[in-house]
Amino acid sequence: MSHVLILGGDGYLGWPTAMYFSARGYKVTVVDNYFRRHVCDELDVGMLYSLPTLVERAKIWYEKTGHEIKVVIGDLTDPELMRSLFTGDKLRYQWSIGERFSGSPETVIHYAEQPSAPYSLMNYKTANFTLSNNLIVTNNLMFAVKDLSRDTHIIKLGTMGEYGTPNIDIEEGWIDIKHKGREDKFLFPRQSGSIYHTSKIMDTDLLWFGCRVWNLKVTDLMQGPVYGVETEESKIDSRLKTIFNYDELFGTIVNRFIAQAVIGYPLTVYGKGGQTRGYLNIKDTLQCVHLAEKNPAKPKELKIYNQIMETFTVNELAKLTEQAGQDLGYNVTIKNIENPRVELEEHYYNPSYKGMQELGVKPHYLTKDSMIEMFKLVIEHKHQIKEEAIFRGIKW
Ligand code: USQ
Repeated sequence: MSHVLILGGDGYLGWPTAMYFSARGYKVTVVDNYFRRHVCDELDVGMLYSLPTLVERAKIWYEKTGHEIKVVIGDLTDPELMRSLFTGDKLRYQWSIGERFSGSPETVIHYAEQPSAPYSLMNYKTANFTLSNNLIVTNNLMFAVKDLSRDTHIIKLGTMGEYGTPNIDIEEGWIDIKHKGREDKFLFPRQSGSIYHTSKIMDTDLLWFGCRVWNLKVTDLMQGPVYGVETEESKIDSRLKTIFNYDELFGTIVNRFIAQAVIGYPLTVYGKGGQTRGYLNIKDTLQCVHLAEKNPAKPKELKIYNQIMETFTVNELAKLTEQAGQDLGYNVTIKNIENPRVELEEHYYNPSYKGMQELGVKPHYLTKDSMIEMFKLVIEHKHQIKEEAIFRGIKW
């Protein structure tokens, strides 16, 4: 079975992805530097529940399923660490049962980025960190694959926010342009709304360069905000659940709204609430990444998918949270607060997202019932929610 290397394997999506592939018989190695946990501690943002370390999680996974996930703890801005994952030279596992998997990984899934727009705009230092971390890790990966393993397929997590909210339909990554009687195909225009999202545009540019010049094989998954916690694998043992942030820095909107509803905090709708984005359940992220792995890009190809299942405005999400909360007996209130971000609050939004559907993804839609399931998990840990972490007003 093929070897999947997951960069950022301790994160909200990285750990569930590791279990998903491992459960399906893949050889899996995860790498992480605990950035997210360290910042959560440093800034005291709070998590819904505490998490075992990555090594502890891998051990629990092994005890429960008999599948091994090899663990490397380290910083991938170090090019030698990145290269050691391909060559085995001086590679040190924090946890591993058998020998190193032979050869290079067939697939690398790259989540090892600072993922928060508000964090990237806290101050010039966090902006610098976001740019340097995200670009250097991507560049280290590109050079490792170019120098050591050209057959490796890179799956990079991109973001729908790279496109911004243009006043035309958003195509799936590429656009045909006719100009003065001639035609060519280009990356769809990108114009993001944060330093974090800008770093993702730059990542895309780097890897597209690598495809053109060194025949690399890259898939870019332009993902919208993800919600949810439970996956098939996390149900095996409650300690295997992924990280749940509800704070302003790392919590995404649906997870935040549910936590707010449960402690009686008025739902924080930024500005007018007409901001529209494409959303997906964490279970669908896993399906999509798997479909991308099974349908790799060819040499020289940058395949791009818009990885969303449906679109909502912020107001629609607030309404749905209110209804789900009311069904459970919570008195949910909604408050339009001054928008700390610079973004359009009423705009056209019509992205295409057929690619993953054509590959066979089976969407889990966001409904009142699926929200109620998430509420139940949050309610179990309600006493851990720190009200002061919900809104600190990081301004653009
Ligand atoms: N929003 C509110 N109230 C809140 C939080 C957010 O109205 O309390 C609004 C934001 O202003 C924005 C929308 O909800 O218009 C989405 O915000 P978000 O914080 O859920 O998502 P975002 O900052 O865009 O970033 C998240 C992930 C990021 C991923 C991105 C996909 O943190 O890693 O790349 O979603 S996308 O948004 O499509 O670019």
